Amino acid sequence: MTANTPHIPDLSAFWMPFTANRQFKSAPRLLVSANGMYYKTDDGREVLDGTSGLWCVNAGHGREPIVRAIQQQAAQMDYAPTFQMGHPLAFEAARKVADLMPEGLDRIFFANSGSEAMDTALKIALAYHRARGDAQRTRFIGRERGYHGVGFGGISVGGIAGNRKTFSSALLSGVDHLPHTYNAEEMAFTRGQPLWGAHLADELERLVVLHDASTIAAVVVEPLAGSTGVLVPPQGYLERLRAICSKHGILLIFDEVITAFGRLGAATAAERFGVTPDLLTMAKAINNAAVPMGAVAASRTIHDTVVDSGAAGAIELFHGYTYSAHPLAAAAAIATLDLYREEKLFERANEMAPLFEEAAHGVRNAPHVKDVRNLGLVAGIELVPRPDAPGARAYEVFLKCLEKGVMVRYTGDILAFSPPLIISADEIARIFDTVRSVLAEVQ
Ligand code: PXG
Repeated sequence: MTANTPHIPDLSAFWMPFTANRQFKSAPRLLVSANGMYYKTDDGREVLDGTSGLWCVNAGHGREPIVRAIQQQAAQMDYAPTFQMGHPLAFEAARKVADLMPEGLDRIFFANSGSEAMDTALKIALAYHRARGDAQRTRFIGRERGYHGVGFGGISVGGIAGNRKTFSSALLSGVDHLPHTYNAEEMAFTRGQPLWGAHLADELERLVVLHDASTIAAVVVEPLAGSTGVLVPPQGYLERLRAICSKHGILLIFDEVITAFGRLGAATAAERFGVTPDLLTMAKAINNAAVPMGAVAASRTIHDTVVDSGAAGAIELFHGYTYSAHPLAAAAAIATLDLYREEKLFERANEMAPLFEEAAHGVRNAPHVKDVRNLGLVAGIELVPRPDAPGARAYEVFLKCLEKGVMVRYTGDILAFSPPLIISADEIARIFDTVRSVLAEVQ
């Protein structure tokens, strides 16, 4: 078989996640290898990765130190439990993650995905209040257009109708939502953080009046909402949320599954915005997505309160996964975090951000463009939907970009860009030149 005669496997058995299965299987798109900024398709074409896979391969693909670390660990010890046992890499990985977190958030609980990290954070919040003798604090406040994965906890605090309606009877009770922060009239074509919108945080005060602070365990937000279309937080908004939470003894949880590890030009969005949550969830780029891994960073106060409240010899938190701190994931995390530091990739993201911003906003006058927004190495381009078929235009742009060798993401009619932090100036130009030319072609 040559590189140009793809072998298409039987596609029927794999029920694909978040995919139009019938549509995909009638015209499959298969990736077979990856290196640096590029994927290769089954028919041998190179595709520039404009999305770091699904916002996760921040150091680029196939990085040698990460590959080597996983290979060595697989040969040395494939698996070891972390329930009442341990292995050194679990502790080393936790230390390295803790060193990148905002000051004070240095106790790390490992999961295997962002969804699990969110479930873990919600449980820690409940356990913390209970350990303090404040067990009636059980309510969670999420936000419209929030995405926190697909566990029952995550879809309950999340704010995406499509993720909730089928499961509405099984959502967590006692959850309320803040309004999302996007307002096209006030914000369209803003570069970086919008000036308008800090007051939307005051909606939390309203919810506190409605429910009473004594019933509320935590507020959960993405500092920058990624998958619902790149919603950049208004200046002052996160600061205000933090102040209101602190005033009422409510925990603030940042879901940094997308924003942690350099996406916004700093180790975390918390660092970038100068706002420190009490719990911070992460996944994806924690180990360059080379092995599934998620985690929660907890403040030392939360950790100590829960752990010190347990009876001597008793398990303090009834929670954990068979694969918490899996040796391969931990090895990959250690190698990845070293690589980020050695190559100064977070600083690099910051340095490339102005160029990225300029290129993204260069698409402003292309047909169908309703808004362009950006921060760090994230950008969203919102298109005017076709009146009869929402989402169809963005899907077509996605397909045509892929044909031209550039992978973008889309959600509804919003195109999202989140390339690996190693991207070059030429590659940035290529992504947005391709989008511009495709927008000129589509109806
Ligand atoms: N929180 C946030 C903020 C996320 O973005 C999750 C939690 C869940 O993570 P897991 O690992 O359970 O999938 C996510 C995941 C997209 C896209 O294209 C975004 C995600 C996943 C897949 C696609 O926007 N985010």
